[in-house]
Amino acid sequence: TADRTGWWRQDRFGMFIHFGAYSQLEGEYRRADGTVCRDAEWIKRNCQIPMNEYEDAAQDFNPASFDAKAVVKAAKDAGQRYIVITSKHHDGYAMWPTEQNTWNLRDHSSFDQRRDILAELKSAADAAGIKLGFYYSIWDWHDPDFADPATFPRYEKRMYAQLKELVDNYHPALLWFDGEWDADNPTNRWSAQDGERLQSYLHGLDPDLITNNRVGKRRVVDGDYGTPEQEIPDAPVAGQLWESCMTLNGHWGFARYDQDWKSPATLTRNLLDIASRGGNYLLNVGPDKLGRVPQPSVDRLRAIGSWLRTSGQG
Ligand code: JFZ
Repeated sequence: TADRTGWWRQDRFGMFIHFGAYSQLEGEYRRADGTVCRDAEWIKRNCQIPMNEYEDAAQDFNPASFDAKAVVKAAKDAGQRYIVITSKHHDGYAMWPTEQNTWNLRDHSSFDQRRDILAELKSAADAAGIKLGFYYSIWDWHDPDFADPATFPRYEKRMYAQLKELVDNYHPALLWFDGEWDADNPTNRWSAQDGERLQSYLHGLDPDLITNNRVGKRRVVDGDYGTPEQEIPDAPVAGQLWESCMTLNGHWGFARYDQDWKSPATLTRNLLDIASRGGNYLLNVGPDKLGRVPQPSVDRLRAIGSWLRTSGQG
């Protein structure tokens, strides 16, 4: 572990990117009766959008302005040294041309069929000396085999196949798992053993892969690090590496209505606070439906970076 996580422990500061089919809605769902329901990456579920309507919205998704070089530059300007992007969130929508289904950015969108944003991000990141990792949700609202214990093994097989595609085709430096809990099923079918099995499968594909502990049941022995969310732990778990992930406003995915941005001073203080306690900071941006990182996010990332540079630590 020491060797494998060396770069990650040194890098300290990363960019989280929440980008997916939900971005198309930009945080607002207008119902037939004219009322509006608001949420970001959870909008499908929390606004109870029927699957066919959500699929229709995804069909219009055309993030033509996604500019991998600009994203990498924004990260670099902030002093961030690695990027973790949602390859698949809970809505199950794959942001790469997966062979396992057609619920993905290549086959179910209005996006240029020749483009592959994960490949674009990988080459831009490589060129800038930035590491790239993928968030992957085990929980899947779209795959009909997920929710039934009898068919779950079929889902799990496709999940393994998707992860193999990601590792083989994009060579991510890390995988950031999520959705290992199951809100639909109180018996919580993702077990510690499932996590161990997945972890050893992944290390068979790439022994250097780093994973967070949401690959399993968030035990100290699961994955390489813990992931306190939106908080800086007073007493980090003994013997466990950790990374706090946080939003710049109040949402992970793009939400047009959310203009409640954290101040550059708060963000810089968080980074220093986390670093001083030995943790990593994964700070999130949520591109809009065209794929553009919101200007208030870019401004704040630049402010953090300029603080780091003028204090001689960049
Ligand atoms: C999860 C996702 O549901 C959310 O959309 C986002 O991607 C975030 C980074 O991760 O949300 C969580 C995960 C864990 C906790 C709370 C929300 N938790 O441990 O309290």
